[in-house]
Amino acid sequence: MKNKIILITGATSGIGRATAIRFANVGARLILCGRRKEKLDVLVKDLGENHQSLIFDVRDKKAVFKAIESLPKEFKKIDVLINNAGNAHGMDSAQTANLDDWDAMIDSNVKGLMYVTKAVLPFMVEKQKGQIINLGSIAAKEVYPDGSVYCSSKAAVDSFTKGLRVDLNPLGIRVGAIHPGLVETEFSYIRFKGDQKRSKQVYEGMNALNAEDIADAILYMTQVPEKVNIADIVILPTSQANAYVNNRSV
Ligand code: 8X3
Repeated sequence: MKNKIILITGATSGIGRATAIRFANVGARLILCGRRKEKLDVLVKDLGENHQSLIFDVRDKKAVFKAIESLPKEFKKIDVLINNAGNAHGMDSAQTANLDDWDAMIDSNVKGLMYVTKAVLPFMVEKQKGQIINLGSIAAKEVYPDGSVYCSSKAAVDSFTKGLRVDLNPLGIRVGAIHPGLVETEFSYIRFKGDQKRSKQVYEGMNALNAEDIADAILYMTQVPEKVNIADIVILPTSQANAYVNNRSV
């Protein structure tokens, strides 16, 4: 990974941040993307001088393309794109859910991920090399109650990943996705709009995964020989059998 260029969206917290730290530790040069300048500045400072930061919201199409175009030439040779930005907003039945929450999930998890991919692709196509890793979810594979749109958004990520792999196959660009189950980050805190009690309940008694567990798996996906493409990983805590069967006595 020494001197490889890795672009990570949603790098300011959770899985994105943990992944950034893992890659920095193995000598990669990072392009850390996020919305929160202060948090990004602190991270870039902590990780050393070899890195770039880009402040944009993946939902803002123009901002995505402008930010990526603004990269210095040597940083445009992106080796690995990690499409991590995205979130859940609300957890409700379709008949009671808030439409703004639906927009937020589709705009970031689906459209935002596609914008970033489209902005980075020309650089990979030019050198006929590269790797794209998309953050899906167990929600891409199984639909659970009150999660229709979040699950739809992640199912779209799953399909987009497969489509990209087909399209990019002649170019030798690797494409894969990682689908985590319960990972204890600020994910549920955001989903439940700051409701500490509700978000804590999600992980209670679960010994859930943490962001570093996912970062380790992402790093692994990039460290296998180039002839190997880890196309799909579903990663769950041992206490979780699927999207809705949990053993909370761990
Ligand atoms: C996050 C995991 O189980 O809440 O994508 O869908 S879950």
